[in-house]
Amino acid sequence: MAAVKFFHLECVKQEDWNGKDDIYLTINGHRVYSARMGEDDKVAINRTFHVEGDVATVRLYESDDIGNDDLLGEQIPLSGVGEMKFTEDDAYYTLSYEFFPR
Ligand SMILES: [Ca+2]
Ligand SMILES: [Ca+2]
Repeated sequence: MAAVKFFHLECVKQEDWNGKDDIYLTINGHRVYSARMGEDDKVAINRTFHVEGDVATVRLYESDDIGNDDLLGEQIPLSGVGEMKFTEDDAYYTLSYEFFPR
């Protein structure tokens, strides 16, 4: 079983025009973390999540009351420490992580 640890999630540029973003992270389709974030906000997650199988597909969404949630990007972390960027829909979020293959 692989695992991925998330350290910090930072909002460089939010997606919504009005109010803060309501973002959430999924790993292989499972929602694992959510937060309300605006420009320059940085949250410490510091949690390790176990992953079924060898690959962790990480997605960042921004939820809206009307219409579908906005997918801000999809990343597959490589072994070791790194940083993911989510830049779809004119947003910009970074997520520092460490990925532990099984
Ligand atoms: Ca939105
Ligand atoms: Ca929203």
